[in-house]
Amino acid sequence: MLFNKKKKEAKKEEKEKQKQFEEKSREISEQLARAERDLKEKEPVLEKEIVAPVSEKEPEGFFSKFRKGISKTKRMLVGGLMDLAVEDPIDDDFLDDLEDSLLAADLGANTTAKVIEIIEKQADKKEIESQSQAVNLVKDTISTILDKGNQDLPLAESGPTVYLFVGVNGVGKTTSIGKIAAQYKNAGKKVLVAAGDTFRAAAIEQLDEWCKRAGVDIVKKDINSDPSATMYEAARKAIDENYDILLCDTSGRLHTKKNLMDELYKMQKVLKKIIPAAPHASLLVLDANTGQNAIMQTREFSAHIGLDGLIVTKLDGTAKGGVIIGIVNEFDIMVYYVGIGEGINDLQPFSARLFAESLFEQA
Ligand SMILES: Nc1nc2c(ncn2[C@@H]2O[C@H](COP(=O)(O)OP(=O)(O)OP(=O)(O)O)[C@@H](O)[C@H]2O)c(=O)[nH]1
Ligand SMILES: [Mg+2]
Repeated sequence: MLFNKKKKEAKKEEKEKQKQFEEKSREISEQLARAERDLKEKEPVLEKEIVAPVSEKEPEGFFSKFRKGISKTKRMLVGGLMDLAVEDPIDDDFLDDLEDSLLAADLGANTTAKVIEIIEKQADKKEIESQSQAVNLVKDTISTILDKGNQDLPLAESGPTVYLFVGVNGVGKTTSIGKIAAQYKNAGKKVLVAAGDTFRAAAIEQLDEWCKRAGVDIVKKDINSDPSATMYEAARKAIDENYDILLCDTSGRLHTKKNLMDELYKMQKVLKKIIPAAPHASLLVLDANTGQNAIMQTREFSAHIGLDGLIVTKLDGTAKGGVIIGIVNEFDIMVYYVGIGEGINDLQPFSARLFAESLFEQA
């Protein structure tokens, strides 16, 4: 008993130390980033690279922004694992703690069970013996789950490429469309956006605002008009006026789930009538904060309208980013983008390798 208590206290102390260490490391990396920025500003003008002027404040580096975005998830997942990484042998207590840690990071029951099974099998075969070896195997397993190869969205063979954005209300559909529109526009594409959420005047205004910000065109109709009519008009315009990309916004709030799914299905059909291969991707937008609910949403939308990919938003504000690992494991589906803030530059193509590496790199 006494021994157990001491062991628990020692573990608690170790956890506390690890937490302090992580805090300190974060502080140091923030200081380093600040120092790097200061240094850049002080560089003589002639030695600076000549870059195109940017309208908003200078965007942070791609990687550092991503790392910052997933820092809460990292602390939740890797912090928990690091507490377990000692040289003791793998026993039932350890496996219980490991399970708790993976569930806390929102990997979900199925994915957690899969990881634990892999650890147990290798431990039985004596391929791994210590708890720290088990933690290393967890890292490798997660990296393997995430690595799905090619990350590019499907493109039309000719004519406009059409993407339909779906998802429950408030997940970030409209915002993500605004950010993606800006990216395509900056890449020199001719971009059209369809305001398919006709249920609220504010939804149309919000999308209009994003289109102005991104400098792209919009097709919008009256509030309460049939969203499929907006899709029809937008698809026609995209063909007639040689747009490269058509991004279609949809509503997340209908009276019932069935209404919503029927409406989305109808929109897909109308788009197909005019552009047979459209939508080239139906993309489900998920809010990472919803954790396990995101898995349910993926299941529902996938069953009712079919999905070609995911966008996971609000990674910046959550410790539940581990849900990405669960979704990628459970569904044969790609995550194409992740949202890491509310600004126009805060959407990045998802790289499984970068996600896994950033999660497990030492601070
Ligand atoms: N922090 C953060 N906020 C985000 C991100 N993406 C979207 N948001 C915010 O989430 C809120 C909802 O975003 P919307 O784009 O309106 O969501 P929606 O899915 O279009 O919602 P409905 O039209 O109501 O169905 C807004 O306040 C956005 O600024 C993100 O990646 N990070
Ligand atoms: Mg919206």
